[in-house]
Amino acid sequence: MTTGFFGDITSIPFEGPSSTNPLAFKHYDPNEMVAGKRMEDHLRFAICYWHSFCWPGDDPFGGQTFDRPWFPDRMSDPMAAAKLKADVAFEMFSALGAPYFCFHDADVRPEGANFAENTKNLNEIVDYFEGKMADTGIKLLWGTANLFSNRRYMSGAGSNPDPDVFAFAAATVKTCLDATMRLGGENYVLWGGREGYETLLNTNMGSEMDQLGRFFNLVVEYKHKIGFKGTILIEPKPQEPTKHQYDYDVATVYGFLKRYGLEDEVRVNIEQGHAILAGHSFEHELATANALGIFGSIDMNRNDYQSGWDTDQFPNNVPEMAIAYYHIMQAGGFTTGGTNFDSKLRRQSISPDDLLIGHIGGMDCCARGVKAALAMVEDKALSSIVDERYSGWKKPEADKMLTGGFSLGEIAEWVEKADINPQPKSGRQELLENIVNRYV
Ligand code: XUL
Ligand code: CO
Repeated sequence: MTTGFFGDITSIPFEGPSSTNPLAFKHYDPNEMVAGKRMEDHLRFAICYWHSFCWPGDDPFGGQTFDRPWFPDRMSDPMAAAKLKADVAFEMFSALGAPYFCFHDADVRPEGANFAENTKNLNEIVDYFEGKMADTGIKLLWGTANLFSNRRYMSGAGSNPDPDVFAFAAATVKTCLDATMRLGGENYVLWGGREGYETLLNTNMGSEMDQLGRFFNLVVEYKHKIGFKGTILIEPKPQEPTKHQYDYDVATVYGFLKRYGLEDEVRVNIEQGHAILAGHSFEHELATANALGIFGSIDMNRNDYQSGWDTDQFPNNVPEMAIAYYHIMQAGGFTTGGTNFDSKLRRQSISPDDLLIGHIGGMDCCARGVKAALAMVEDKALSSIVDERYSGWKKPEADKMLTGGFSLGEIAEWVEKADINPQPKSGRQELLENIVNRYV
């Protein structure tokens, strides 16, 4: 028995590239073997709760556009509504064949009058999820706490000037980490929704950073105490909702982790739209995380390149996605991470099947992107040229320069004696761009 929200659609088949059926996959076949692994295991798709099942379709100029049977205008019992929402969510995850989902506490449980009530409501839904996960085989990629929507968090959570807010947020993360562990979650995400400032005129930045450093350490200490084996991830974002956020981008997060002794404990969940908002590309953020050894997972979406805002659209730019997955696959692919669709419909897309169609398109584009990426990795199409470009570093003198065997004076002596006279070499950018084009 289904809820009937998606009519009689219970599963999205793979029909191949020639299909014109909008409710079929053209490129994503979970069982297709590519580079020795099933596509499902390369991509590790997750669907998020918040955009598809909680967002009403509002914008700064207008309210709810979506008509969902579990929304407050249709249902007055909040716990019954939360359960109906879960029923529909799991129907959608199953129909799409997504192996994972992700949620914030506030997405899935009714808001209580206080902390104890929030915890009680969350635990009731976690019980409900346990049953649904057992029935469907759908797993939890990550859980997280919403530390930004409620008005108590208007000035931040861990970075709030009021220690009572810090305490409430810390206690909430504890309950969400407990829930994530109970559900076998493979990661736990911290996104600092309001961990930043609106104006420096009222902000003690040093205090806020130390508070946040302690907040993250508390989470890591608790993770070890309860034996949570998943990865703790921070999701960088430069601004929105605050004017400036302390988790600006991957490099900033790394500096923050290093300062507070967490660089071996925490990794990053990188979102396409956040990278663009930070003035980077998605691949820049992925390459930075790989270079620093802190890559964890991705939130897949795309920003509108004109609006300059975090529009969380479904991804559809395959060449860009191929390059992004190239960086992920080149570094060995996902371990505990995956591809979470932090993507939402446009507010005019009010038909229930739009939810399926958005995800189908995103999943198909990811499949095309990752196949191109894996082929480039396998053929060493780019890496052979890059390796050759850096091959000079294999010379013994080059190694000595890097590892401290040569002082500045000794380098000068060597350059003079050996008459080192560097000859410029082509960077081959157009050649590399043309090679990429062959794969996408
Ligand atoms: C906000 C965002 C969040 C995180 C989880 O921009 O990306 O939804 O992914 O809190
Ligand atoms: Co996100």
